[in-house]
Amino acid sequence: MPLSSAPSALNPHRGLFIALEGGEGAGKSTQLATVRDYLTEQGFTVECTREPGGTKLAEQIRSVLLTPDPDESLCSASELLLMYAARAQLVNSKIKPLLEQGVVVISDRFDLSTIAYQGYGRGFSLEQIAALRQVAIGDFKPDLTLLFDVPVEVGMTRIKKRSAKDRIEQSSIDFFTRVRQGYLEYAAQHPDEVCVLDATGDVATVAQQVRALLAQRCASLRQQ
Ligand code: Z5A
Repeated sequence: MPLSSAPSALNPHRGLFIALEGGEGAGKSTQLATVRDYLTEQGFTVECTREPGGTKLAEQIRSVLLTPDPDESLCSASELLLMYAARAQLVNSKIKPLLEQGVVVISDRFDLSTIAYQGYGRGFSLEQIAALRQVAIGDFKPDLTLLFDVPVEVGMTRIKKRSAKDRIEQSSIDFFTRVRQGYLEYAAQHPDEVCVLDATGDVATVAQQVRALLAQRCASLRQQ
């Protein structure tokens, strides 16, 4: 079933673009299945993707970004530029064409990750990030962002069992504390764009919140 929402000025398409965001171990990848299943049950055609990555070339960029290299460390400027190179590729070659077909696209992370990680985490200014965003994707943005929020220590405990941490996961607790602060500040300033979910409960409890939120949003979209 195609989505009946009216195209907005920023995203002149007929589908819907939903981004899932959060710090390490917040559970967004786990809850992506909840979002996908709920919307599929409602009759929408759904495609999932992730950032950085989601296309053949963007996945190659992901590998450069996340694989630790003992011989040469990736500098912060390269990290920021590669995030936007991957995003430009994903938006232009995959997300926009799907939205034009009326598909609901769900992405595990999107641009708010750059504000949180490269902005608040690494220290790039929001103006620098905005300038690169404009080059990479113009004014394109999600129709809805779900921010899964957990205290840093809770997220870290959840991912502690992982045998190998990727390059960014090896950052300090201070870094992840700034990342969380970035997410929460942005959400407080943009309540129409970002819905914050308390993700400290167990998987079933968080899934219940996700379904309740989507039920609300689907009802309001159908009325448009
Ligand atoms: N990055 C960036 O810096 N800038 C950008 O612009 C973008 C990304 C787009 C991508 O890594 C990295 O790139 C990421 C940010 C950076 N880096 N870091 N660090 P990724 O995609 O490989 O990983 P991630 O997005 O950080 O995923 P994650 O750490 O796995 O977090 P998650 O997806 O939120 O969690 P999860 O995989 O659903 O769950 C983690 C574990 O917790 C797992 O064992 C679950 O079974 C468990 N879990 C999940 N939910 C619960 C609940 N509710 N209770 C208990 N346990 C749970």
